[in-house]
Amino acid sequence: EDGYRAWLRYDKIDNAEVLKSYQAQFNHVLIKGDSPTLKAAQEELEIGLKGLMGTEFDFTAGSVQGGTLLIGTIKELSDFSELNLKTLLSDSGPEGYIIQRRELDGKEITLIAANTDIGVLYGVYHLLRMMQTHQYLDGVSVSSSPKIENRILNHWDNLNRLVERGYAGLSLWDWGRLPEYKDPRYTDYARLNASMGINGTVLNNVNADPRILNEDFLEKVEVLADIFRPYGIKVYLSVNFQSPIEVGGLETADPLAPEVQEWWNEKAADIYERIPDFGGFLVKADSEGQPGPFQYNRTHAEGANMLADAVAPQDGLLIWRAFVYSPEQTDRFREAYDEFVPQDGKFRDNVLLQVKNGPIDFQPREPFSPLFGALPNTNTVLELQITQEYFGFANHLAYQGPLFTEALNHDTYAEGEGSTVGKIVASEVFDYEHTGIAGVVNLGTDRNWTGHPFIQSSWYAFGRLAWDYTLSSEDIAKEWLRMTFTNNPKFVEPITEVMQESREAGVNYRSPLGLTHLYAQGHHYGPAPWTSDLPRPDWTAVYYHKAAEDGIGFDRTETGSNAIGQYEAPLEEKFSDPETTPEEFLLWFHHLPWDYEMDSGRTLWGELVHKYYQGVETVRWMQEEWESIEGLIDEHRFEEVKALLEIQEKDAVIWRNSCVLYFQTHSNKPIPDQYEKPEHDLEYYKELEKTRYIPAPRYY
Ligand code: BDP
Repeated sequence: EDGYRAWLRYDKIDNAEVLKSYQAQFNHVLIKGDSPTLKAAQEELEIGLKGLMGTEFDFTAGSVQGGTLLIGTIKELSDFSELNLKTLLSDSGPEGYIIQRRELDGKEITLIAANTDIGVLYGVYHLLRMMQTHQYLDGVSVSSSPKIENRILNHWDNLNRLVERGYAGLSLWDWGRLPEYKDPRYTDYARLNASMGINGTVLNNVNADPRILNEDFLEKVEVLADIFRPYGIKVYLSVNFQSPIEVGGLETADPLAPEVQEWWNEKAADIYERIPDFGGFLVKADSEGQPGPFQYNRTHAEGANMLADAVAPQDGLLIWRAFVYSPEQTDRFREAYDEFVPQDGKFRDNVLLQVKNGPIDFQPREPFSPLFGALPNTNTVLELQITQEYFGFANHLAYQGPLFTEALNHDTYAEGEGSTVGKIVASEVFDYEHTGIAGVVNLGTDRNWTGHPFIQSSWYAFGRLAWDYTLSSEDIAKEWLRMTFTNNPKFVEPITEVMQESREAGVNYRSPLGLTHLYAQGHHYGPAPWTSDLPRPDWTAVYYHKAAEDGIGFDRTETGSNAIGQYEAPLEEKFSDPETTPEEFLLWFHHLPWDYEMDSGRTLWGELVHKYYQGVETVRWMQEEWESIEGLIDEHRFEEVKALLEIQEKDAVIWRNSCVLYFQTHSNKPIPDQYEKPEHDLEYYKELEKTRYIPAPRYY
């Protein structure tokens, strides 16, 4: 049990009663139609039903009988007018489906129907998921369709197969062996993603190597697109803004130069010839050294629109990232907003602006980016990070479900109360032409895809929330645990709790109360709150925490950078006063004295210390809970997670001690007696930055 099957494990159902009910409900399958997508659906059912029920299924029946699992599109099932599919599927759209236990012609059947083939495939995965989680199907009536149109994974994979912020082996895309060798893993990748409804994948790093647009590479990309197509997954590419020069041999990449537009038009047409359903381009421009329109004195809108026009004839999308910050700004928090809000309404309809959930950069906790709610006329995509760049790489258990739902549920007040980020992204607040959500993923050649077995759960949570952003992280965790490990409640209950607490633990032992970015520069694994001397101030830790004798925190009120002014009125007011600022965001917005009194009655210093210690305690509790489930799952994964939790506990202690000792040099206050004392002095922890963590190189 090495985790390769992830949540698509179809081991025989060990609950006799549930199994018996399924056996009574269906005994053969009738799939109408034979497109590649329906073939994929049939193959999945063949493996799934055989595995779950332990018997071969008959897929050759020509007619409906009692116990038929009847599957098809509205068109293929048109003979069965009694089903009334036109009405049943009227709200299902191009990707939705229905699942029903019902009568047809006096016979009890199970029906999966959709308007399209891909809807059918999604319905098949839904049924299998219900069976994997032992749900009774009596009287079942499901109707489901995605709330967000483009549900896209972002791979930060380089062409040499090293993955930026990857931690799970090499890139899945074996460029050296493509197009000839079609690794079966590509199909399994597509299955896993389709099972959640992911319908797009950006294959390469946003720090884009221009060579991806060479013919050699496009031929390889084409093969991947062919493999993914039956599973409803479109391929996208990250492109480098200078490609016309680097690949095309032009003298300029000025977006307003006709030859540049012409070059991109031809390049796009060439790609569409190979890949008719190519998704489009993703661009990181004028950010962290990536080229962009600025060097030609053009705006983001001018740069994006030129590329958007190139893909528009084939209905392609142009996804432009809002992750920008210039060295001149006094507060990095403000930047993307200051840059993009004045350009709202200037982008083409097929441009999507991709915004990270928070204003800085995937920190363990951030307030929402004020761009959400401030762009009524620009299709706004939410970018989340699945890979644990700031959460202990593939070593720590840090289920991201709670972070994702927190991000989606933040109320922006853009159009009054209830204008949550999720609703904005799903175009329920403004009227967007296109909607999208993106997850930066760390999948690699590790047998279990993600390194830490539990990072699969964040991939899963992203996929499920991309389909339906209103789901709860707890329900998703339970579902994932049942499918990935066992349905045994003695396992599922405590480990759901572990997962739900794990993110908060990670916040507490790294950066509680709204502290942020205390990482060692470069690799982002270990603590270095003392970092002060780097080429750019906004890469240092002291820039973010501003700890000094008078207190700690970043003043973003009117007396400071006034970033708070970027939020809608009720939030601006709420965040302006430390008394009404939620404690988890306190030091994001305020610089407060060490003896500021907190809700708990402790001083700010006391609370900070308390949170750091609490973070470590939670990890120790997670360890105990994990120990308690020994024997309920396979030994392989039990031992692996156990060992990784040991690493996590050690790291958490190092984080806590480093931060508490360092901040103490500013607060000049003692660590209260009830807490265990750090084993070493601050100098020792400072040294660890250079010895214990092996910095991951940056590849740009
Ligand atoms: C940061 C990463 C960096 C990425 C950048 C981005 O540290 O490796 O290139 O985000 O999103 O989080 O472009």
